[in-house]
Amino acid sequence: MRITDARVIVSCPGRNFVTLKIVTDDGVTGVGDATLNGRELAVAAYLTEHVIPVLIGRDPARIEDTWQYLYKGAYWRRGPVTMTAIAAVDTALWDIKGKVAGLPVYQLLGGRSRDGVTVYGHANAETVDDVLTEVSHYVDLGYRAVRVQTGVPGLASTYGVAHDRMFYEPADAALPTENAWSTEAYLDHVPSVFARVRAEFGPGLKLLHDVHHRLTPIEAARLGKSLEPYSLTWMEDPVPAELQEGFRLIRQHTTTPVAVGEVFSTIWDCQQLITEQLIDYIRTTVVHAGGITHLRRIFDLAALYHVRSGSHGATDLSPVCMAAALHVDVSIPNFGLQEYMRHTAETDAVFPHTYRFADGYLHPSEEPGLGVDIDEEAAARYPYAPAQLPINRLLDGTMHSW
Ligand code: EZ4
Ligand code: CO
Repeated sequence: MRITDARVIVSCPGRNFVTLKIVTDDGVTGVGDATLNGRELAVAAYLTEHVIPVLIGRDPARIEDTWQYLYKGAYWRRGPVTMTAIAAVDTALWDIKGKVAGLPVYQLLGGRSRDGVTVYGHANAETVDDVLTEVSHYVDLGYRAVRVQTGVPGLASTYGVAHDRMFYEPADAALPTENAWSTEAYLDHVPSVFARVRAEFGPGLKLLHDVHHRLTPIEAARLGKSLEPYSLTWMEDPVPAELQEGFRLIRQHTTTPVAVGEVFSTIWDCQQLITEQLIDYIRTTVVHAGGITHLRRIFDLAALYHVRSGSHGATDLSPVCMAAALHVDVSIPNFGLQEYMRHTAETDAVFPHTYRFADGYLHPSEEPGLGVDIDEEAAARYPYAPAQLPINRLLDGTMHSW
């Protein structure tokens, strides 16, 4: 069996997605998500110019060898553009292998370790009163875990507060919009939000919060301590993680669990975080961390150190990524939680899939392969529209992390 063709499909059914479709001489095809939010065309060009030419003629069964070929063969290792491109190829090859075997991919990964994949949704609103309504909406839908974000009094806009609630989409303009940030206002406000949410919903509901790389380690330690009475499942991305040893300081001060990893590309980005047990959940994903092959390597390392998975699953991770993530989630021993933001009807129509939500769980497809495809005719009706993520400034105008 040989790879005879591979196509990069860029489409914007409500937001931009980049998808790789690999075709074989047997007529079997596979799909992989290659979407890197706000940098879509960089990955598309990487695939078209540098990857697809070396795929043609290769044996699609050689997944590990192809991964190593693209990783070591690039010479310029790692980085989000390269690793997203490798992820797309790897995901598509697992899809093909599943179809050839006549098995859903999770069976090739060792079979089920659980009955369903616990997911969390995003409750967000400007005010605490409104966010309570949003949380109850998720509870009514059956969710067992909810991420809670609100506006911060005194700040005109902030991360994670949607205009269109179920379809929160941060990449909102061709040129980056600007948010204002005050760490002092934020740290004063957040504990009062979780006091209200916990009092209203009681101890059973898993609550999460995304700090989105806004704090220093000692500030994150203060936040974690102040949230301890409300038993969060995790505090996400408390600080930018380039400095992995910085997390030691957070650890020394708080028992609020820490989740990190949505922007990581490889195991090397989290090696110290995992082996020093500085985090509780590793949030790397199929699409941004080198595909199913590399993600499993990260999760296997994490399992040795009591770290569980908590993969990123925002709207910019396409249904192809979500389908693949669920096969990993259901099979690994150290699964924690899976983020799940519903896609728009237009997106769902472009990516027909058979994973399904019920009672707070997502269930992977039982079809051979990943159980997801791209409808190329439908995709062609939604041309690429430039959209970038926002930036963030302190009140005095200083650039801050978004
Ligand atoms: O900002 O997916 O946990 N989820 C998040 C997301 C990210 C976007 C970036 O592309 O932080 O909303
Ligand atoms: Co996040």
